[in-house]
Amino acid sequence: MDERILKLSNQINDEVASITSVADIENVRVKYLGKKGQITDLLKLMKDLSVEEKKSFGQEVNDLKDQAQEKITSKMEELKQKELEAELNAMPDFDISIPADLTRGSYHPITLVQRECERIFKSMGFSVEDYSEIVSDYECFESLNIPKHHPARDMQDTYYLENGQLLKSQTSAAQNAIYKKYKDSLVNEGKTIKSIFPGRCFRNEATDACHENTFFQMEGVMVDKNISISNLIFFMKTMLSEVFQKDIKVRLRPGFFPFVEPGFELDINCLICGGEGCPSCKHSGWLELCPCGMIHPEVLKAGGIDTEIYTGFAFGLGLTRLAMMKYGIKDIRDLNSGNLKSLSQFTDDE
Ligand code: FA5
Repeated sequence: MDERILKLSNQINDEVASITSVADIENVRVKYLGKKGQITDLLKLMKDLSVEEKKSFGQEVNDLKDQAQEKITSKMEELKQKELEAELNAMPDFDISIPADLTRGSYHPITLVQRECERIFKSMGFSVEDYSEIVSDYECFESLNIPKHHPARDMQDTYYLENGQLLKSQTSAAQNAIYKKYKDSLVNEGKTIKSIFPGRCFRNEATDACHENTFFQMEGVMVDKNISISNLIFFMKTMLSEVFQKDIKVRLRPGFFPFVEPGFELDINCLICGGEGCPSCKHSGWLELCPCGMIHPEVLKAGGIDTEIYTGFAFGLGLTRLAMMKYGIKDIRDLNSGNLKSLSQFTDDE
């Protein structure tokens, strides 16, 4: 064998034997077998050889090329296998035969009740409005006939922000904006204002089984010519019988809110104790669920509505309490607890 070929063959053998990574073996392949590699360079020597020499030299170079190719390929396979094993060994143990956890998430009970109420009111022609959780003093109080320093503000221990805005303490805070949004279509197109606006409310409450500092209400308003308390009672009754799918005992008693006149408290017979009295209803057998009344003329005026022509009703449904009653949840605090074990047992068909 030609000296130079033998030397190169030994060099390749030594180098391949000492390689420990896939990246390095690729460099070796380029170094010897690439277009400008050392084996290819050997072929350039052929031009100075006789025809006879060319034949045997060419054959030896080709043999070297085949052997080098084979060595490098098998080393490459060996190193890839080693790297894969090292990678697998470094992974935490897991058992690929364990079935995947396919448990589906579920909606929060308040979301379920809210959607149900939205469905019911939409079917009766109400629009569903979204409103901010941070509102101005005007939206939450002044536009609702509750001027600064009015004692009615004491009923809602409100969280004020440093910039004078506040965390909405009642969904009534959206009333003024709704009247302004729809007053033109009321006057020009004769379209009744019929809207509901569910939302989160905040009050600095001492919490108990039926009071939370963060809870949901759903406000509803209807304004047109000749709207009366009969309309109010009809919609309240329809909503409750649809939500509970059974006859529910309710009572309407006078209630004071500066933004309605007359105002009512609509209480529901406690479904946790059947009216016997329990912590969920403060042992009264009744739960305050949905204050309501005929919208005070001052409130309509603030919304740009002519009170000589139009009247309306408003209600403020306690959505969180409705969820308690619908699902038999004894303590309102469970709803904000984040306890998935108890919250995920309620579901709908969606
Ligand atoms: C109001 O918030 C009035 N804005 C409701 C209203 C609207 C009256 C339109 C007239 C016309 P009140 O503070 O009572 O009213 O709250 C209404 C309902 O929200 C209550 O009946 C109750 O169901 C619920 N609620 C009030 N405070 C809490 C609380 N801390 N935790 C849970 N639910 C509450």
